[in-house]
Amino acid sequence: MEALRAHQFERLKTTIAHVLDRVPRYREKLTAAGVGLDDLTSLDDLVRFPFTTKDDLRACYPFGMFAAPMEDIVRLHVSSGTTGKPTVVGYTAGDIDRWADIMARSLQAVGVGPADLVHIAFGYGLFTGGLGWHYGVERLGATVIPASGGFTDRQVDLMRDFRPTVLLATPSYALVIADAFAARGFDPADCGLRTVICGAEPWSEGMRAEIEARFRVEAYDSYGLSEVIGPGVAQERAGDKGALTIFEDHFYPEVVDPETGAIMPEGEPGEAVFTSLTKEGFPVIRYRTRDLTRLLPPVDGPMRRIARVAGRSDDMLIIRGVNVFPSQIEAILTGEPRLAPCYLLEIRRRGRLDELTVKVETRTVEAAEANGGDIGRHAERLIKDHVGVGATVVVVPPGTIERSQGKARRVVDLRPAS
Ligand code: DLL
Repeated sequence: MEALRAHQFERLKTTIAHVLDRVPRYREKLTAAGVGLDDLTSLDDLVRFPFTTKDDLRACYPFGMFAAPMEDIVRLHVSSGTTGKPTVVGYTAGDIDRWADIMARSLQAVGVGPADLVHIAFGYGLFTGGLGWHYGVERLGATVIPASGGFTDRQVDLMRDFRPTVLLATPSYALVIADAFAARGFDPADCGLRTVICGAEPWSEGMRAEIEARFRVEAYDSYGLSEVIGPGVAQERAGDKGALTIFEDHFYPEVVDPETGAIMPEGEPGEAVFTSLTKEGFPVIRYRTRDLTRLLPPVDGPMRRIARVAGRSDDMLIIRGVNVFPSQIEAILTGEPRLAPCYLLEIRRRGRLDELTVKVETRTVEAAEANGGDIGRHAERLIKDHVGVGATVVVVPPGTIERSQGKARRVVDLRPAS
């Protein structure tokens, strides 16, 4: 632990010096906050430094936050948010090299090795998921099938013919693939997979249980975001499901109160904030992720962990004054065996009142026809009791709700902007 802290401190000083030297926005912000390199005498001093937010990145769109000259940037990725301009991130050759190491380490953490055949169904392209993992698989010396997202029937053919041992996908798309097997009369559990790694969107333990049962695999969570690097910020390890080990030698974590920015004690919920420690192209200092989690102690080795990310502070819906996270509703729906984890929350305003409609699919057409109403009323009661908000649950037959090849869309908010 001591050695890691000393290492982090050295890397932090180098990173701060680097951004002060290269990025006018950081220079201005640090000057305005009255802090400089001399104020950094230990890791604890980091709290005195200002946060970096998506607004900073937007103001410097597209390349203004890069800390390396364009001739040293070898790759761009773009993350499209829900509003405004996308975020552009840049990597030097050294960044790509370290990222590949981190991704190889993520794969090793769940027992993947050189003999494995890894089917990547994360999208390739501007999204960091596909290429980020791709380099990691190659670095590990395993075999990569760069399937990317989409063409789901072809995914099924490839998986039946090549028999990959590992699948990487968003959790919602992993289930779309399982459904595509079933639609053609095949059992996804027969395709030889051993491990599934999912990430890029929140997913409940119910969804994990479903992925594990249908493919007959162990499924692990992986967390990351483009601004910090892409995938590879934190990874669940074999034998430690429920928390993700942060690759703390590259990313220094803090959890803060989303309202006040004050540091939360270990174990208390708040917003994850990361400072990159080794990035050259696009370093970030105290980047506000908006992702809600808790900082947890290490179990094996010096690196701390985070709890699984259940949602984002900006995903939180306020419905009739009640704070509602889509993940709370998902946990209720996945607890009902006749319902599939395919759902959509629609919020409308009628008069002055918000109305929440939860559309959810049954697993079978028969279930929807036979007693869809009963299942719906039961789910409505559970939502009222556990989430505290009235909802109308509309049970629909399998295949009704639009599928995504990447991150699933779970919420349609039709209320007028206030
Ligand atoms: O989603 C990077 C990634 C790719 C992670 C593949 C894991 C696997 P962005 O597109 O920039 O990057 O989206 C980042 O997605 O701030 C979270 O809100 C959400 N997110 C990512 N991983 C998880 C996860 C990639 N495991 C945003 N659980 C983040 C919950 C996640 N939310």
